[in-house]
Amino acid sequence: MSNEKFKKPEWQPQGGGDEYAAKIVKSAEPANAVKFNTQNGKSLNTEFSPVKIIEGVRNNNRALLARAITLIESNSAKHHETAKQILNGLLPYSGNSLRIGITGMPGAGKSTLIEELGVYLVERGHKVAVLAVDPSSEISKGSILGDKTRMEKLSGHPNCFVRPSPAGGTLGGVARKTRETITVVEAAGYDTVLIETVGVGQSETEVRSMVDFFLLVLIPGAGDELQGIKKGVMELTDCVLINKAEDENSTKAEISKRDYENALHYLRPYTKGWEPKVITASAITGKGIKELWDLIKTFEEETKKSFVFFENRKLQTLSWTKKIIETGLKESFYNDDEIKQKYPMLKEKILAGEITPTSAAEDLLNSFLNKRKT
Ligand SMILES: Nc1nc2c(ncn2[C@@H]2O[C@H](COP(=O)(O)OP(=O)(O)OP(=O)(O)O)[C@@H](O)[C@H]2O)c(=O)[nH]1
Ligand SMILES: [Mg+2]
Repeated sequence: MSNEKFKKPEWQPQGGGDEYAAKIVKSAEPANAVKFNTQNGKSLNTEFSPVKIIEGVRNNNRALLARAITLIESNSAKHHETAKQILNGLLPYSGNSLRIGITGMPGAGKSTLIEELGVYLVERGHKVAVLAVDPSSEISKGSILGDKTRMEKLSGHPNCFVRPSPAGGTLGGVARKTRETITVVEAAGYDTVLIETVGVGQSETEVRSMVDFFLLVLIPGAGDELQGIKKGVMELTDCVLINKAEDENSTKAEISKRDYENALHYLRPYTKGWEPKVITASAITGKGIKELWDLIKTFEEETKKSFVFFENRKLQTLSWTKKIIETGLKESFYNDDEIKQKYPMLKEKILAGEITPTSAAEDLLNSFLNKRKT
């Protein structure tokens, strides 16, 4: 029996023995209690059960909202179960937002545009959450919502919640965390979720699969290659916005607009029944912001009327589930002790031409699957 666990109360005399029955018993920690640290590293010594966090998020308690997201973003296995419980508890309250993805080459003005649109919306009573998917943020220390653009006008507003990209891990991991964060901010009552992503790697495809409306931000004049636009990104978009369309750029922007309208005309629309639109705007002057929002609202209205909006969400949920299953299967296969032992040996045999890839793969899969039958 440790002294830590069973302590005598202060009022007992020095040297008092077992004749004093009273002992203080340290309370047991509630299951899944999570302790959070303050920024200066001192423990707050405050315990938050998943129920408390769920309640806090539902009441839009910003500190608990941030904590819920921190748990979701945590790579530590001990936070995984708590995060799962929080997400399950919040799920019934999620889904009621318009999810908007924004992509485009670095420097096109995505963050500036998000800030302008965000301010426009909060001033009209909306609650706006700004998230980001930037798998490179670990290396670049956050090009999105990082040092360059702090969204000062927006982030201070009580009806706005800005969260930088989760750092670390694979694109799949970063995207999963952002998807789950959407659930949390929706349950907290945010009706518009803006997600910025860089137009590199596969990140725009990941973001496309978690949003209702996808916006591509370009600048006037430059061709596709110059803008770093990969083939295929145009096919994902619901709207192309030619930004920086002010002063001497205005004419160039109008020409670009026509070019992109022509190009889009030949592509199959990503969202069934919605022909992608092209607009010109200037995030620094605010030009085109109202037009952009009106367009997004028209998109929402039309796609809800045709049920495409709801069908897309269902498809997204199912393909997300499938992805989690596939990732989980792959991970458990490659982390299996027997596979870890056998695979390197078989690799050598394959390379030496002693065994075919098919036989080796079958051998490994059989060892993995047979174990699960017993
Ligand atoms: N002239 C002009 N400059 C703009 C406009 N919008 C943004 N900028 C400027 O372009 C630069 C890049 O803007 P950001 O909003 O950080 O661009 P971004 O696309 O978010 O960049 P990354 O996050 O690095 O990919 C900044 O210096 C902005 O002030 C605009 O409409 N007109
Ligand atoms: Mg940015």
